[in-house]
Amino acid sequence: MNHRHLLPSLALVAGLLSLSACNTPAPPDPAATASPGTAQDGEDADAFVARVNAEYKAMYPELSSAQWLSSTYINDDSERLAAKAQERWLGTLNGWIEEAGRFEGRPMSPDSARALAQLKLMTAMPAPKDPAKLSELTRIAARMEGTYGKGAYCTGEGPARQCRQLGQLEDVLRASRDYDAQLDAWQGWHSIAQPMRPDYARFVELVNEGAREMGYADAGTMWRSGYDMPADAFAAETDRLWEQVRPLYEQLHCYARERLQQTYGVERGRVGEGLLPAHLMGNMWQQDWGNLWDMLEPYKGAGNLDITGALERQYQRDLGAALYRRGPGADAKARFEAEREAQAQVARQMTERAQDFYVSLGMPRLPESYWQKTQFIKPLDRDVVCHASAWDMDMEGDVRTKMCIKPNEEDFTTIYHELGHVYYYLAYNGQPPLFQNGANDGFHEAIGDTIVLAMTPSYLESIGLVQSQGQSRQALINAQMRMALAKVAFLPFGLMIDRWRWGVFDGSIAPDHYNQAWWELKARYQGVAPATPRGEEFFDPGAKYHVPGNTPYTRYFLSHVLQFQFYKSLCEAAGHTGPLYECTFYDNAEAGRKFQTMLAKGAGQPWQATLKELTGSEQIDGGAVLEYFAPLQEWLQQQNEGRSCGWQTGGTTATAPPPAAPQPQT
Ligand code: X8Z
Ligand code: ZN
Repeated sequence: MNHRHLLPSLALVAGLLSLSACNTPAPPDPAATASPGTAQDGEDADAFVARVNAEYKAMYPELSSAQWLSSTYINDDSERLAAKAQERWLGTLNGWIEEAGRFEGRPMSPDSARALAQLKLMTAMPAPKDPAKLSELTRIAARMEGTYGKGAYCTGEGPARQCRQLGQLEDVLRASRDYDAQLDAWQGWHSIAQPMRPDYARFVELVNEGAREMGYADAGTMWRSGYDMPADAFAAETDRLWEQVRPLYEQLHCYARERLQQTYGVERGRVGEGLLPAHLMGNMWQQDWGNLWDMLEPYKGAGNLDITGALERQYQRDLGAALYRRGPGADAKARFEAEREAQAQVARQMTERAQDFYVSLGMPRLPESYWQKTQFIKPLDRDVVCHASAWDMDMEGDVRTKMCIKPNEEDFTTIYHELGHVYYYLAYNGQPPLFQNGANDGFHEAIGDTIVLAMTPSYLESIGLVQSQGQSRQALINAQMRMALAKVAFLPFGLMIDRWRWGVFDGSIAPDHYNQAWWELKARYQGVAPATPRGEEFFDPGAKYHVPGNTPYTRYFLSHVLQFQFYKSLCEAAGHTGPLYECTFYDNAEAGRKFQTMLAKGAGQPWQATLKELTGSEQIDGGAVLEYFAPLQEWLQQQNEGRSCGWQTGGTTATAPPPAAPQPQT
C-alpha cells in the first residue's frame, strides 16, 4: 500500500498514511509480538502509539503484496486474496481507532497526539464495524478495480471479433483525427463502466456507514478532514484556489475551441453553447490536452519540443539492435520478440533518465530490487491495472512502480511523477510508520511534477532529447503552451471529480442521478460535454480509474497548484534569477538538499509548517501558476480578443473575465 496514494484499494490504506520503509526503530516492546489489535493492560498513550506503529509496519507487507498481485495478475484468486488482506487490515484499523478513544484527554507527547489523530485518516475507505459489511465492502472494492483493469471494448462477431483495452483506445484519441473513430473509442471505453454502477452505489452506502461510525458526517467529510484544518475550511480553500486560476483556464478553453472548430467545423468542434466535445480532446477524460499539439501549437515549428518523436526514434534504435542480434532472416516470431525486448528496453531507458534527474539533486540511485520488481510494460499473458502507480511494499526499501510504458511524452513525464512518490517513500522511511505519508496528499502528488516543471527546453536539450530551441518569443509561447496543455487544462478536472464524489457521499447526488450530475460538473468546471446523450444507463465516472479505485482526487488539484510553489522555491534555492519559466534546477545540490529535507519530514507535522519551511508561506496559493504562465496568458488574451469566450451550462454561464492585464504575482 503504499501507495497510499495510488493504489486503489490500496488507497485504502492509503488514505493518508503511509508507511514506508525503512527504519522504524522498532521498539523492543513485547507488545509488538502480541496479535494485532490486542489491548495491553496499563498501556499509556505513547506506548499504544508505539505498538500501533510496530503492528502496522509488521502487517503492512502482506497487504501490499496482496494488492500488488491483484493489480499485476488480475484473476479471481488474486482478487479474493486482496479483498481478504484488505478486510484484515481495515478490521485491525477499526480496532485501533476504537482503542485510541481510551486515551482522549490523557497526557501524551505531541507526536502521539498527532499520530492518534492520523489513525482515523489512514484509509480512504472507512469500513463498517459489522464484519459482514466489512467483508462485503472489500469484495466490492476489489471487484470494481478488477473490472476497470480488465475492461475491454469488443466489436464484431466470430473471427472478426476484436477487443481493445484502455491503452489501445487511448491511442486512437491520441493520434486519430477522425471524428467517428474517436467517438467510437471514447464510447467504447465508457461502456466498460456500466456494470459497476450497482457496486458503486452499495460501496457508497458502506463507506458512509464506516465514516459515520468514526464520527464523520459521511465519507466525503472524512476525506476533507485530512488537511490539518476543518473540513469546511478546506473545501473553501479549494474554491479560492480555483477562482485564482480560472481566468487562465477559460482563456485556454476559448483558444482550444477556436482551433477545434477550424479542424472539425463549427458544428462538430463544439457542443451546445460553447462546450468542448469530450471525445475530441486527445484524452479519455479531457484532463490533459497535450495530444492536441498538432492542432494547438501556436507557431508551427518554432522550437522543437517533439519529445514523443525523440522517444520513438530511441525505440526504433533499440528495435534495430534487437533485430540485429537475431541475425538476418528473423521470422515473425523473432521479430515479435525483438519488439517486446525493445519496448522493455526503451521503458527502462526512460526510467533511467528520470532517475538521473533525482540523482543530480543528490538523491540516491534506486535500489536494484526496484529494477527487478517493477512492472515497466504491459504483460501479454494476463490482465493488469495499467494505471500508473508507485509502491512502497515494506517501508524498508522495496519500492516499485507499475506502469504500461509506451515511448511517448505523456508516459515519460508520468515516470518522473511516479519516481517523485518513490523518492518521497525512501526519504520518509525514517519516520515512524504512522508519519510515513505526504505532508498532505497533494504534496505526494506534487513532488515528481515539480521536477517535470524543471524539464525546460534547455534541460531537454542538455540531455540530447530535443534540439536547440533558440530564444525567440515564438519558441517561448510554444513551450508555455506545451506546459499549459498538461497543467492548466488539468485544473478543473482535478476539482470536479471530488465535487462529484463529495456530492455522492453526502447524498446530494442520488444514484439515479449519478451520470447527470457528473456531466453537469464536467460542463461547469471544464466546459466539456459529450457529443451524444449520456443517460443513467451509463456510469461514466466509473471509466476514470480513481472512482473504482477509490483514490481521492482533490490531491491532484492541490498538486497542480503546489508544484508551482515548490518549483519557485527550489529555483530560488538554486540561485535562479530571471523569469520563473526559464528555471531548471537540474544538477543543483542546494535545491536538492531543500527538497530532500522536506521529503524526509513526511507527515510528522502539519503541512502548513512543512510548506513554510520550503516556501516561506503557510498557504497554498495560485500566484506561482499565474507568474509562470504570464507570457502565455497575455498571448491568449490577444488571440481571443473579439471572440466570445465562455460557455453555458444549463442556466449558468461561465464567462471569461474582461481582458484584464495579466498579473504576474510576486
Ligand atoms: O493518477 C495519477 C498518477 C498516479 S498517482 C499516474 N495521476 C492523475 C491521473 O492520471 O488522473 C497523475 C495526474 C492525475
Ligand atoms: Zn501520483
